[in-house]
Amino acid sequence: MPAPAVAAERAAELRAELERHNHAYYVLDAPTIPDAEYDKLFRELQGLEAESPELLTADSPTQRVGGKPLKEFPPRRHGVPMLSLNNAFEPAEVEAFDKRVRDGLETIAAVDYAVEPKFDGLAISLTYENGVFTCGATRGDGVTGEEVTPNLRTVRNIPLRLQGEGWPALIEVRGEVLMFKADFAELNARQRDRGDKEFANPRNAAAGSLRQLDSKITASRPLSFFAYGVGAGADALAVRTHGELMDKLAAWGFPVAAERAVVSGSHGQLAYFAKIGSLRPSLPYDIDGVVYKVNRLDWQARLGFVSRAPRFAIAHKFPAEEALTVVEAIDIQVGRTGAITPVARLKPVFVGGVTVTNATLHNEDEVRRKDVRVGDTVIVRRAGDVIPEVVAIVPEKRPKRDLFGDEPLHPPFHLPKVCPVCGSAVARGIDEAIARCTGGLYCPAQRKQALWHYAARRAMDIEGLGDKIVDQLVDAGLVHTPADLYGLSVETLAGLDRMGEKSAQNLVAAIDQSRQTTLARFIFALGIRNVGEATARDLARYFGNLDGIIAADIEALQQVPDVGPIVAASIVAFFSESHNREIIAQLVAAGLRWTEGEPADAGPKSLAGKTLVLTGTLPTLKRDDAKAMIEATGGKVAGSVSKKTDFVVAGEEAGSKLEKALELGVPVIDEAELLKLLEKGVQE
Ligand code: JCF
Repeated sequence: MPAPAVAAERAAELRAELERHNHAYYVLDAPTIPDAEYDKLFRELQGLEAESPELLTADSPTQRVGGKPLKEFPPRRHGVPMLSLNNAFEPAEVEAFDKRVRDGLETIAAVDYAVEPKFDGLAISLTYENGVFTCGATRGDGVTGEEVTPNLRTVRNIPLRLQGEGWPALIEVRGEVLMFKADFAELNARQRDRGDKEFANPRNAAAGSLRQLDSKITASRPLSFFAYGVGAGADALAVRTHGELMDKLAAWGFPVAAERAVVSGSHGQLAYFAKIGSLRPSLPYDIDGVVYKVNRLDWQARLGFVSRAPRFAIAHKFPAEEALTVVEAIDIQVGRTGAITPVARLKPVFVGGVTVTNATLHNEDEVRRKDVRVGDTVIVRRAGDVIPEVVAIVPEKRPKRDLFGDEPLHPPFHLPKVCPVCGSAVARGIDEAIARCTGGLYCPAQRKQALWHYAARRAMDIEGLGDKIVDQLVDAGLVHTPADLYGLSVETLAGLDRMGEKSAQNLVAAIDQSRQTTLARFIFALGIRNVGEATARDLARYFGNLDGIIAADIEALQQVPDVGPIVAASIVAFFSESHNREIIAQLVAAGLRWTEGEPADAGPKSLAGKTLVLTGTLPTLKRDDAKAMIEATGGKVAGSVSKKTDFVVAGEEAGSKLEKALELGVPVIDEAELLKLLEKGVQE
């Protein structure tokens, strides 16, 4: 055993070195030594502490793994109360805040604000005595929280000892504990594999992990911390502004928001809000808005507080992406290719900026896993413009059969064994998540959608044949297959709802006009599973005629660029159905003709072989339209920027893709330049 003094010195050295590496890894994201080296030093310290327990200190990195379970969390009174922030949702409310600030300060000049994303986690307070982390507590009611010190010690990016100098003998550092999106996904995958309950979102996962009486469990959960302020001890700091305070916290080893900034006036605030809003999906953690704080600390003091919230700060919140509502029914939707999708019909709820009444439940496994039932209260999520989703149910709110029993009112949901539309069997292939109606075009639901797809603008382009008309034609038994469309008379059509003589004539003319088409459009119009517009075009170009495609086997089809085994199998399956070949024959008999070879309507191949990336909002073109136009001239639209990208088309509020383009030297163009390229092509 080394002499006690030598051992103590070595232990102190190891503690300092390990925390330095820890900081480099977890705060700076810049590892300084290999993991194996770190483990070696860690084990050396563990060995010293085991031999001489008096060497074990509260700030030893060996204490990050958790300790003995607690019976309860002791209450902890904060040195300085933890405040809450008032909220703003509308720009006008932000402008009113800025005006109140200027009125309070009796200034007409623009005020500087320290701004940062508002973390969607749990507020906590960390107490450091003489630079050592001694106590950590939740916010609680703002005056008294729960002490969760052993749990917070396990959070890898919370410093156990402050770096640098200048810290007061006692300081409370305030911030937010959260879970990164990627860590959350990994944790949930782990929970699922073990058959444990999954968490609804990163915030719930962070809360559940922090409030564990057994800190060893907390240690196994990937929590992170960000600092945003100081409670007790703030007066002793030689800083003039909130920005300087944040710099100081960073210098002491605390993680702080990389996106923090100082802006001027309400214009600066709103521009920052828009910028963070567009960065939001690409940020590694969830946020629910941004925080604006008067930057000058003397001005903060002058403005003071109203009840429990500061007058000098406000949270500008995004519309909530999650809300609670009730499932009124679970319906079954039958897709064009027979896919059976359970859909939750919801009591209307405002979420993500719109009123939501339906949410997809995806498939049978998903419903089973979440155990969604009629009558359940559910968390609904709508982020950006993605389809609304049921995240989880609230089990406590499940309606019971009777007041005192536990029996749920509604049974678990089961997918029907037969199609609710046509009564055909519902089948689910091995390894397939999706169940399908086996009725094919016998099923009115599939038939309606097949017809609707056939008539679509990018397919046969039959104007006036909308879904309401198709529904009536199928329900009345007037149309079974696309070939039947060509036998419809003006009188028959004029007899339908919402159809006058004139629109019936127009529709007959449009149907007639569709007889002359291109091979690419016709293949797309057939609605073969997994064959979209681009694949249809590739097939037309490669084979040049329909007979060649019908005759091709799976190997031959895979010679077509971008056609893989799944697409090839779908094509073979489609044409091997005599029913489908029969319809094609009927269409030809009805006078359908297509130009073969290169699609005649493909336009100039101005962007052939070029890859473009779209980012931000273009002034006039919708994203889908820009994409379609690029693809129609032979270009490709990719989702991310790489060295292989030929152009990045940037609009308003372009985010990280634009930055990446500038970094890689990829040419950046605007909408006007894109339109020129589409017309003239790339001048090489
Ligand atoms: O989430 C944040 N970034 C954040 C939350 C920043 C702050 O300066 C806060 C906060 C919550 C309360 N300040 C207070 C007083």
